[in-house]
This record gives sequence, C-alpha cells and structure tokens, in this order.
Amino acid sequence: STSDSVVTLLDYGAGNVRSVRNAIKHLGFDIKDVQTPEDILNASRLIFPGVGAFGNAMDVLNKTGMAEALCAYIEKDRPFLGICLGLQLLFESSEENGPVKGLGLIPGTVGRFDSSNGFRVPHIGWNALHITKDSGILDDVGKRHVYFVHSYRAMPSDNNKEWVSSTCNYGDTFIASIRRGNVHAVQFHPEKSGDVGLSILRRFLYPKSQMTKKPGEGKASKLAQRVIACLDVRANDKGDLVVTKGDQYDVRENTNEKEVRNLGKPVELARQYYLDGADEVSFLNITGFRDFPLGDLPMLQVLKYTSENVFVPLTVGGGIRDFTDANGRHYTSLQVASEYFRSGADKISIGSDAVYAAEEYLRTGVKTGKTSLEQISRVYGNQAVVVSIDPRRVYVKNPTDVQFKTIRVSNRGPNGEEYAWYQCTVNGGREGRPIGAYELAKAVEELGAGEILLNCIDCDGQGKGFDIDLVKLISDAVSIPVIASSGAGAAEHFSEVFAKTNASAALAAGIFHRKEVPIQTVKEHLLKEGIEVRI
Ligand code: 1PR
Repeated sequence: STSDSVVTLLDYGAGNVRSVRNAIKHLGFDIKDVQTPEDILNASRLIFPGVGAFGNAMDVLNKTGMAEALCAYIEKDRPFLGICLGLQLLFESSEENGPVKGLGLIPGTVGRFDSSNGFRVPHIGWNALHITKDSGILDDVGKRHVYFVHSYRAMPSDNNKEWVSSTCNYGDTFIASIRRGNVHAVQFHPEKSGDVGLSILRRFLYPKSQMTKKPGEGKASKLAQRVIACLDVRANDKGDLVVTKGDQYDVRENTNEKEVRNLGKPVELARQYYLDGADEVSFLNITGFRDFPLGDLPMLQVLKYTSENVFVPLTVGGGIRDFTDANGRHYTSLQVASEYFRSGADKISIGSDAVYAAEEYLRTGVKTGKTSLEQISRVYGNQAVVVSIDPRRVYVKNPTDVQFKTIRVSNRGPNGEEYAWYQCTVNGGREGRPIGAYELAKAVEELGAGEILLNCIDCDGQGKGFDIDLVKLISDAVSIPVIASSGAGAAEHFSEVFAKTNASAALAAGIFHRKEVPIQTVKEHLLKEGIEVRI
C-alpha cells in the first residue's frame, strides 16, 4: 500500500479502539500503529482516539515521549484528528483525577458535567451540533445527530474561540469540535455516529479536491431519545448461535420438542437494524450465566464480524463474572469484559453479578473496589458499564409488608393489591433475590454503573407496552441514563414511555424481530409526537 492509503493510529493501549480501526478500514485505509515518537513525527495523517482516563493517558504520553512528539506534530499543522479524550488532552488541564496537566495546545480546562441541574451524567447519546465556523470535516453534518459518550467536557471561551468549530448543548454549552488548519478534534465519536460519522472521517482522510463542499449549518439540539434493538443470543440445540426471543424469559417453543425459538442470525440481524436506523445494538448472551463466555468463541466472533460493519454503539452482556474453567484456570470478570471490548463491544452489561455486588454493598456499606462492576468501570470508565436488571413485579397489600421500596401500581394485582415492589432476579430470571430494583439501581450507580438497562419479566415479549410504573420509579431514582426495556408492541409504546418517564432510551426485541413495526416507523412516530430522535 502507498503512504496515501495509510493512517497512523495512536493507540496507547488503555482501552478499546477497535471501532475506530474498523471505521478506518471500512473507508479503505490501512493502519500503521504508533510504536515510537518518531512514528508520530513521520505520519502523513494521524488519528488519536483517546480512551480511558485523562491522568493515565497523560502519564503514558509523557513517559513514552509521545506528548512532546504530538505537540511538535500539531504545531507544524500536520493532519491530525483527535477523538473524545483525544480532544480533551489538547487543553491545558483536566479536573478528571486531577487537576492534571494536558498538552496545553489549546487554552482552557476540561471539567465534569454538573448533574445537579437534572442532566444525567455521563452524557450518552445523540445530539446535533451548533457549527460555528468552517470546520472542513463537518460539512455533511448539518442538522444530523452525532454520538457522544463522556462525563467531562471543555468549555468555549474568548481565549479558545479561534479553535472552536462547533459546540453542543447539554446543560452547558461545551466544545464539540475544534479546528485550526489541518488540526481537528471532536468530542463525539464519528466511528459510532452512523453514516454521518463515516462522512466526517472520510472528509478527514481524503484530499479536499475529491469532496464537494456543503457548508454546514447545524443548530444544537436536545439530546435525542434513543431506540435500541436488542438481540438475545444463545446456542440452539444443534449448537448454532441464534437470535432468540422469550415470552416472559421462556425462549422455548410451545411444541413437543420445545426447541429454542430461532429468529435469525446475530450478525445479519445486527447489520439490518443498523441500516434500519437503530441508535444502538445490544447483544445479550442469555446463557452466559452458566456457559463461560470465553469458552464461547462464537459470541466473540459475532462481535468481531458485527463491529466491522455496524457503526453505532454495540453493547454485550451475559456471563461477566469471575470464573474458573474445567482446567482450573481462573479468569477475572475484568478479563472477560476485556475480551468483549477487544472483540468490538463499546459497552458491556452485567446482570447477575451486579445483583450480588449490590446485595453485598447494601449489607456492609463498604465499596471493596473488587466487584466486577467497580473493576471494569475503573479501567474502562463508567460510561462503558451497563447494569442489566431483570425484575419481576410482586404485589403486596400494604407498602409496609416488605422492606423494599414499593409503589402504588396503576393496575391492581390479581387480588386487588394496590402496591407492588420489583424483585431482582439472577440467572436469566430463574432465581429471585432479596433486593428490589429500586435498591439495586441506587447501589449500582454508587458502585460505578454508567447506565441501567431496565427489563421487566412480566412485560417481556407481551407487546402490551413498557411497565411505566417501574420505568418511572427507576429513572427518577438515579441520575445515570435508564434504558426502558420489555413489552414494546407498537410505536405508541415508545412515545408513551418517553412522555411519562425520564427514560433516556427504549429497547425492544420482538417487535423488530417479527417485523411488526420497523425502526424507522418508530422514529417517525416519535418525531411526529415532538420527541427529539436521530433520523
Ligand atoms: O446475568 O450477567 O449473565 O447476564 C445475562 C443477561 O441475559 C441479562 O442481561 C439478562 O437480562 C439476559 N437474559 C437472561 N435470560 C434471558 C431470557 O430471556 N431468558 N434476556 C435474558 C433478557 C430481556 C430483554 C428483551 C426485552 C425486550 N431479555 O433483553 O430483549 O425484554 O423484549 P421485547 O421487546 O420482545 O418485549 P448475566
């Protein structure tokens, strides 16, 4: 390959940059990895997808001599694209684990979003930009949304205004992108922003002459509500991985053979949902609680193949816990998660193990730092850790009958009960635990979860709508984003959950698998109802 088709990538090894690699390859480029500071100085174009924490990144850059090389490269106005932390590191300092000094090329400090004014932190999801100057690479963006996931941000000021090319609004107005000459950086993730993101990367990679010019005129928007397609995956009785779908978590057909319901092939369906406009795709390896996922190479293959062609966030869950295999080899939950990230996941989700961690935390009041939840969020950031809750509704006569948070239900129970609590379960709903969804949600937020995927066993596969009581209870209890799940059967169910609760996203499975309502129809309905979505 000629140097024209090579992109130099600065991956200092702190996390997952597979998505960026996949997007670069998809656009027809080869990747040369930076090994030494000289590789930076010799690059013809350099992409720096910052991942992990600011302090750790600066330590590595300083120790390896890369910080100095980066500054020299950027000061010479060589083609550069920083992504996410790759933007933040250009500033003078960050409050993250700090203050910590940054590269100091752009005046200003990086601070944490303030969640006290009702905006959930991390900022996760799709926003439109307010484009403030000719950015070059944002020319196709216009009013379209791009994908953000971060808790820290840089703010525009008089001192850095010559750099700022777009801003975004999320509680504060913060810097979404910078540009000076050939130097670009973006706070959002172009590699996860669907077509519009790929066009941003394309404009950075290809010589200007090949691209037509369409000056951008984006206007900042509210955070879009997300629509997520979920694929429950397991091996069928022949051993092939299939997308399945339960009826209140029972995934076997009502026939004599009781075979595992088969709704399609995971990689193909994920690609289809991406093309149909899903804002994210989730895979739940639903037998991961009993089959060790690293023994489950097919699942890792599914992630690898999917991430090559799906440029929106991918979440994978199932089986994230410590494990000792038949040969006595011990794996930590962090190793399991790392393998998922390396295979292309952007976020992992933890079910059963988070229940045990929350129970222990509530019992002792001590954060040991050793639970899977704490370890993975420390290394990969809390935005990469979702906790999946599988609650079942339990009706009670009086709120004082149980020690768990109860609510007054909208529809009475079978014996006229007016109250209910939501009992957490483990092992795919097979075992109820002595903890409520409300208690769990608050505990896991404290332990470092960045998002909650809120299922409901009673509603799963019923197509009668989300459990609004439950979603309201949990989305009001925490300040991290909550994904409502289970029960979608019509486009109206999506608008209902967004209108009546503070959910940030709605996830569905059966309605999409059975092709009852396409994702695009759901989005158009939401738009018509005045709800901001990415179209
Ligand atoms: O406990 O960490 O190994 O994780 C296991 C994961 O697998 C959990 O996230 C758990 O929710 C999931 N899971 C386990 N068993 C099942 C099952 O169905 N038998 N699936 C299962 C969870 C619920 C949703 C479903 C929505 C929407 N499925 O993912 O997609 O309810 O469905 P709908 O729109 O058709 O109503 P661990």
